[in-house]
Amino acid sequence: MANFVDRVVLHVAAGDGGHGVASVRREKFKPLGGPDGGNGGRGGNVVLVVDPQSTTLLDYHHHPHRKATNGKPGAGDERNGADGEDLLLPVPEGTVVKSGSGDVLADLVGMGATYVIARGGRGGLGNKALASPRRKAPGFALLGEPGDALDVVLELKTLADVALIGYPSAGKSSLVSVLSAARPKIADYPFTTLVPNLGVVTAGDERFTVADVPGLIPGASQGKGLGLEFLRHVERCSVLVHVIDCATLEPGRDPLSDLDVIEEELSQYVADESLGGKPLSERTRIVVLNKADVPEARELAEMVKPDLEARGLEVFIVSAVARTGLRELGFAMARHVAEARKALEVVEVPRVVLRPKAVDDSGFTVTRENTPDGEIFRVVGERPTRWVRQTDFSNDEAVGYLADRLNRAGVEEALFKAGAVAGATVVIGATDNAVVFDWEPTMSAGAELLAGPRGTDLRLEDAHRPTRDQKREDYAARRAAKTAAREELAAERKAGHWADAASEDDDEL
Ligand SMILES: Nc1nc2c(ncn2[C@@H]2O[C@H](COP(=O)(O)OP(=O)(O)OP(=O)(O)O)[C@@H](O)[C@H]2O)c(=O)[nH]1
Ligand SMILES: [Mg+2]
Repeated sequence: MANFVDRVVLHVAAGDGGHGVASVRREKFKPLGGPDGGNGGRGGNVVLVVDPQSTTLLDYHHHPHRKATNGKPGAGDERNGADGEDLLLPVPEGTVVKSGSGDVLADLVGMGATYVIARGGRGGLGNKALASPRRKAPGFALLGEPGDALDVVLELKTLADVALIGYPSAGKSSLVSVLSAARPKIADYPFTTLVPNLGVVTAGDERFTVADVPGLIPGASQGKGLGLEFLRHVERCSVLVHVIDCATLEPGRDPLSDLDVIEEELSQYVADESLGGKPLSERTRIVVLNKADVPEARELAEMVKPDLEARGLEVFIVSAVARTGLRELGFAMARHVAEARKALEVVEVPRVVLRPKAVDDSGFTVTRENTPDGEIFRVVGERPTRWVRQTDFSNDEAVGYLADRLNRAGVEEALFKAGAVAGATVVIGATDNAVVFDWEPTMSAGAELLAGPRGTDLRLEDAHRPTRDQKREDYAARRAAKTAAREELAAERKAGHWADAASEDDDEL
């Protein structure tokens, strides 16, 4: 059924961040007026919003690709790029958001509830913002980051206290129409109802919602008729009402076997545990024997009522058309709803489940891995990965800046500890989009060089780094030269050429 849409796969992409820009101020008589490149704007987020106007997920079925706008790049003269616009996607109340792997990410309950499914990328800093007392005129800027791009599954799980279930044409929609102000489509052909209809019922002091869901037939759990899919709408209902057609002339149908068939199908349905509901087969039930205005139907209803009651079920004989038996039914529903609500209060089931992914922004891990291409050291962490994304690898200064950042965060040290040596393959990032380096562990030794002006970086030009032994030799050689010089000096002094007592001080190496 093409228009029964309560589950869609949505491909969303947040906006990319705009790139920062490297620019130098130009003024008359002052050709190099300092860095003035602005920052890129943030990419727009993709946000789901519960909207009262929205009742189905049909729109997303037809247009499953949604993208927010990108941030604008920065410009010279300290102009920052504009942020991308957030893309707001209206969804009906009761929409459950799941990841591709089926984890519940959010349960959207309550008008106006929002959930950010995809975050826009950060804009890159321009060289104005990157300037510091030590780095007066950066000749580089940071790139904007790509926005999140992912697939999510949206499922509509109607929120109602009571669900009416039963064969097609049993009179479920008719009942909703006479119990509440809702006016669903009613017709004498099966599967009139394709999306659940909700009605608000008032009985005594109790107000509750009743949902009329599409008809079930034997084999629904194997996909017959509309299948079992729409039972997700029943998942959140605490009270199930069996609506049984006592006037049907179909062969093989009678109230007791109809009930058994529906029960069998219900037991096949696997409810989403993460939403905290009980299995459908454990929910409170009421049986409604409908169409009692038809004399044969009333007779049949009265005949089976004791059997059903013997099973411990509460039974009501009604006519949706003649509007008989409805008052008692309404009150019974109200009573069960009140009980269920009381039980809920005790259990304290949170109705809004928002689970932002837990990220430890500060940490990173270094692991040694053996791949078909040889041994690698993988650095995984939110920040290192972000820094790599922000780096314009065609710019030496930008690469040097990346090295500074990694070094300051302790990545260098961690690589040493993990056993990396010069020339080792270092991969930053998880499997896809990872960046690969040949490691040149000069960073901490070269730290003092970084204080100088950027643009050239010794580490990038000269891969040579003295080993410990070489350093020791070097030291010994310098020491020897000094001693020789001192001896020469002492000899000169002795010779009486000149006298200076202060020159005996040894200086540091
Ligand atoms: N005589 C009589 N007919 C009824 C009664 N209730 C419903 N009907 C008729 O039964 C037919 C089906 O009614 P619906 O309310 O559309 O049934 P449904 O259970 O919602 O059916 P689906 O949406 O197809 O699953 C319609 O022609 C109704 O007029 C009743 O109490 N007495
Ligand atoms: Mg109907």
